Amino acid sequence: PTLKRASTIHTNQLSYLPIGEKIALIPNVSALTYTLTNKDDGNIVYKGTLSEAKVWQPAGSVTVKQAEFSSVQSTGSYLLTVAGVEPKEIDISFTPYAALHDAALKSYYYNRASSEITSEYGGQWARPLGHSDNQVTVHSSAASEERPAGTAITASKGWYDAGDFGKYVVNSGIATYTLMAAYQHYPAFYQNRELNIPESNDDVPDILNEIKWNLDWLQHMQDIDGGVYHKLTTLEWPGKEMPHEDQRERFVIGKSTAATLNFAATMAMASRVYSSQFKALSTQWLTASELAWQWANTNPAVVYVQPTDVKSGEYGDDHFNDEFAWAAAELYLATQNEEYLSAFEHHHGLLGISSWQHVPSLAVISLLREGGGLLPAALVEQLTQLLNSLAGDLLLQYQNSAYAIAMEQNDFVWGSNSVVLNKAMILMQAYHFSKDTYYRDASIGAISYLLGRNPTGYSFVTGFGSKTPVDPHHRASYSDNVNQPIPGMLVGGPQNGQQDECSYPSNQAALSYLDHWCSYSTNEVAINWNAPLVYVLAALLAE
Ligand code: G3I
Ligand code: 9MR
Repeated sequence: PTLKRASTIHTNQLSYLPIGEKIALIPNVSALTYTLTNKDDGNIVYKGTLSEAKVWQPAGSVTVKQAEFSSVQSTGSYLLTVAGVEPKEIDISFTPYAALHDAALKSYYYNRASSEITSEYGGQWARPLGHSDNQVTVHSSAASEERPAGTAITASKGWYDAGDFGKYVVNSGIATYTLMAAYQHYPAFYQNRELNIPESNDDVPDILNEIKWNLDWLQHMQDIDGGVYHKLTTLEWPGKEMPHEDQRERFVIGKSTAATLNFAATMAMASRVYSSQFKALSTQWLTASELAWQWANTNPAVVYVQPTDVKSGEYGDDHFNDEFAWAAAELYLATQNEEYLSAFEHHHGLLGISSWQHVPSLAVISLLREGGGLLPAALVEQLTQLLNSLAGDLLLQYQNSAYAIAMEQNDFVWGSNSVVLNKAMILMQAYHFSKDTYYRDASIGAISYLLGRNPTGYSFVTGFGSKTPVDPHHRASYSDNVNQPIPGMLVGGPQNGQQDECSYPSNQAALSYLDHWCSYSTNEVAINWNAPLVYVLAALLAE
């Protein structure tokens, strides 16, 4: 039978890193071999045999073959030729990765609340200040004796969560952690990295300047009693409008154990990361963190319940052991108080892939990377085994996948691209400790997947790749009269929940993606999705 002619070879559209694995995917092809030629002179640089055709469950019944040319390490432009398919350009270079990393980090600047984005720093994406948040109303769900419903507090700054203009504590936790971890693990990489933001001329690394914008907001989310508000949003979703056009009243809403523990963990970590540059603030953050910890221990099971008059994101979580373990770990590292170590040992359990809802690996990464000398040897041993066993599972998923990606059917949830990256973040920990390049290859594969080596053929980062999202669910990009969306933003990615009203090209999990404003379930952006992109790129460039 004649196989359907493949329309395209799926490649990393930005460029392959000279180090590590290089694989391209050829769907529906009968050819057995491939050649890589030098684009300039046509000389053959590599000839190989395609892998066996395999299907990958999340992409349905499409069969795909792999062309692997990892041994080609010379920088340059090549052509990949497979009989019966359009040849495809392959680039190999480190160069675009620094720009990609920097744009992924700079996207936080563009998403600052309470700030004008000037053309000096924002170019064509300059915009007026939105949401000063200096008069935020206490919602009845967040009221306390000291701060009754209807009174106002100040909670300026912070980043917009995503395509909406809300500021949510729970996913701010993991987002802020992940960015701080990038700095903490690779300080030299960040020493002279200028993002061209208003603080670029000070002597603080720009990544810390940018993260501080969010921490400055976060500290306001704590009530006098130590408990932390769940979120700061309008009651309804904002319209399709620019930040400054959204004049709706904003509220602090709910108070929850999840938000309070995310706050405790993040502030404890911040107190360490910023201790030399912002000494007084760092002490203040640690005090705030300990107060939050106490509140959470007195109120260990306060689940956020969305009030009936509130429509904004829920970020609901009713399982707190992982948050307790994470906060305890960060507080132990910040204070060296043994009580926190005991609390960690009491709460921590099986390791899993992180998400805003599930954070067990954050504690383990912090303890293993930052706990040198502070931990009992048996605990280090136990945590190392947990990490290795998780990374080993991921490696197997990667090696067994026809699409060379450690992703299985049930990983395709809302924000699937962040699952790809949070897995890569685990793999990079295993690489850090073992220097076993298999783990690094699987992480490089994850980046190639995101940059186009996937069945949709999209590179999922705005502005980076030959076919990238142009219509993300991001209000500031949609409404600004600039054709190109703000660059460096990772969209949520394919998943077949199809929770919006759009019509999708496929119901297969890995194909159900739409580059359209209407697709908030696959084409929105979020601070907790971009953060592991920054981390994994930094790790690949700095390790
Ligand atoms: O917890 C259940 C689990 O028990 C069940 O097995 C599973 C089956 O699908 O679903 C799980 O719930 C999912 C939940 O996330 C927790 O993972 C829901 O299906 C899923 O729809 C939900 O998606 C979240 C989405 O908001 C809708 O609430 C995303 O993770 C979250 O990233 C996203 O966040 C939004 C904010 O609310 C608002 N701002 C934008 C942001 C990004 O889209
Ligand atoms: O814009 C909202 C986005 O940030 C959320 O992730 C999403 C999920 O709840 O909701 C979006 O808002 C939509 C709302 O849910 C339904 N009506 C259309 C809104 C977008 O235009």
